[in-house]
Amino acid sequence: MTPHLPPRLAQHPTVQKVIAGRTGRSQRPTIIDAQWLREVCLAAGADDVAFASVDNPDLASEGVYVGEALPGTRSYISLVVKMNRDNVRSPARSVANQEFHRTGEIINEAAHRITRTLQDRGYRALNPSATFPMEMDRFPGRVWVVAHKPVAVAAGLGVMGIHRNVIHPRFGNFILLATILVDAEISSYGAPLDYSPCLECKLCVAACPVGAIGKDGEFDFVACSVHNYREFMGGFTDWAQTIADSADAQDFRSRVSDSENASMWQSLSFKANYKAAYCLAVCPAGEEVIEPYLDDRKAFMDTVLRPLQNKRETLYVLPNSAAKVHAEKRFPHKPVKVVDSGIQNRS
Ligand code: B12
Ligand code: SF4
Repeated sequence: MTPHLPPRLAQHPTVQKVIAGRTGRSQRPTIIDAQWLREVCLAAGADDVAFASVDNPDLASEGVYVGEALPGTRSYISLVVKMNRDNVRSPARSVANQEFHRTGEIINEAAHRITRTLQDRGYRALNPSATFPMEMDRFPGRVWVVAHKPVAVAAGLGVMGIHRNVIHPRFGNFILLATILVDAEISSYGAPLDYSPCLECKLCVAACPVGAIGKDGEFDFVACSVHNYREFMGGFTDWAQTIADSADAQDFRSRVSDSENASMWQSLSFKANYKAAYCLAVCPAGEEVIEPYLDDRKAFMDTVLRPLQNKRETLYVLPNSAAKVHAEKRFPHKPVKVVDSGIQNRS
């Protein structure tokens, strides 16, 4: 049905062409078929996918943010892409970081293709970044547009383990997540799993060099971000502050090592380096992951946990923090460096 249009608009060539051969938006089914959409997502490169409604009460806290990003959002499309496990487990940081960044590109590409398909069918759809970039004008507040973990959990793609990462029942925690927002309902939504794939083995607790993961699941995100995100956001600001506070080049070089400066340069040039992610690396959960752990738990510890625990590397902690106490006590062979969070008004 063509709405009544002012003559100038009605006679415009674009308008006449569109009215003559109406496709796209006017042809779109009101409700997206879940099976069709699943096939589109898998063909675009996702390893698993599930859907959730914006009306899902478990996702109430996301509503205001996704409503700002895409007014009229009705559904979430939750995507999973697998990571190559032994890359994530490697003590060589360049290998693990390459895996995080490459998987981030793959999942963003998949989300971009799916969003294009939806757009071409006449839907409004948006793919927020899977990881970085985020909304740094809100830093140090909530910088992410949508929280992928609760969406994945509500859609039934996995459950958060003790380390607060989502564990997929088959792929384990060796996954990255992304979420697409769309302005239509989907014919079938997922439901949370009826069990947690987490084995409560606590290897993640033993692996984290700054004690960020508590045995009963509490998570010290400041400890994690001060060390793991040493070359992101607040960690970068602290590095810049150190330059500003240094009397001269010699003083600066006495405060920051050559390797730290080169690492910061590398982060600025080739995407920021995570310092750890050891909680993910050691997790044996998931049907595709668990067998070596079941076969020989000691061998699993020797080949996966110990190399990370034994690695000589600087640990970054705040002054007088639980992370400092933990790092000095549990990892005496790892030098501990006290730094500032780089965030003003921490209280
Ligand atoms: C913020 C964030 C972080 C923060 C906080 C982590 C956290 N648990 O919330 C920090 C910097 C510590 C972090 C670290 C890592 N992250 Co991260 N991170 C995110 C981000 C942007 C949002 C997370 C989120 O939903 N938080 C809210 C709720 C759902 O999380 P929560 O665990 O229930 O609650 C905690 C937070 O709210 C935190 N908190 C409370 N107030 C505030 C305020 C601020 C400013 C912050 C930062 C946190 C915070 O404390 C709560 C209690 O633990 C997502 C990307 C996205 N857009 O979703 C990736 C994401 C969760 N991260 C991911 C990964 C892989 C990592 C790292 C392994 C990075 C790495 N490569 O080294 C580590 C793992 C640390 C860990 N054990 O959780 C993946 C997880 C994949 C999976 N299998 O689940 C995600 C989904 C990115 C992706 N696209 O796949 N991350
Ligand atoms: S390492 Fe063990 S305790 Fe930690 S999340 Fe994985 S299965 Fe759960």
